[in-house]
Amino acid sequence: MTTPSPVVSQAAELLDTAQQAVTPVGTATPWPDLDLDEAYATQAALIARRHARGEHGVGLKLGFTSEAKMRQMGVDEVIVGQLTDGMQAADGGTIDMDALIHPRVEPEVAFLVGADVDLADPDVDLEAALTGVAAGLEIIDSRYDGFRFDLPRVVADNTSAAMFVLGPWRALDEVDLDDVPVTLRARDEVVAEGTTAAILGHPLRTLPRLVALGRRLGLRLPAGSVVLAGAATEAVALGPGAVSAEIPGLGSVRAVAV
Ligand code: OOG
Repeated sequence: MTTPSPVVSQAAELLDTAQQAVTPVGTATPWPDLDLDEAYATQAALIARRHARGEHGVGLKLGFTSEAKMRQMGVDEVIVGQLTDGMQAADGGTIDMDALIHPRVEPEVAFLVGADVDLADPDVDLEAALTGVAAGLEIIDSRYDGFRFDLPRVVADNTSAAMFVLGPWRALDEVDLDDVPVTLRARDEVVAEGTTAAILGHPLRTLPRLVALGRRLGLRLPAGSVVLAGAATEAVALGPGAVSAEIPGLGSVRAVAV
């Protein structure tokens, strides 16, 4: 790995500190024109800092794979972020609101990668490597004031990744993911509704996008990795209490924000 440039190291440090101190970075960040390559380098440096603190990579997440999300955030390009074990909460477990700035929750489809995959390999067949699928919840928490960012800034901030929760894995070939309703509930009220078709028409259509991004960035997915395919609905502010996502035929997943 090459040494990050000063602007990249500085951006990574600022965003990492914002997350740890639960204090957002103001809108006037000290890097006015970070380009997308520098933004992904910042994300890598940010993740390297988390790994240095003992966290381990457990997979990748996609962002802006649905119209609803692109419209909500004014961004129109699929992006990738990185997941660590420190971000995962158990199904039915708790989400600590005190560790989050202004969390939002999204219902997701998650894939389990059953074999080592090098996304930079020109012959890669990511779909063939998938063994499982589950309903997921992603908690996003922009480290920017007011959730305001442009594409490079959200990429640098590891695509707002904060926490995620996975429901039970199902065999991929046993589940129909074609236009299945997705329901997000908070404190037993429906707060968002969508369909798996909102995710680029079908959640599996995210895979070529992930491969293209992974090739460009030299990313790998070791066996056992998780891929979050992106939100099927707009993100909803997370408040204290139970939150769950349900996808009939696939399953459900639940957590309690405290
Ligand atoms: C960026 C994260 C977007 C998704 O599923 O589209 C995302 C954000 O909205 O802050 O995770």
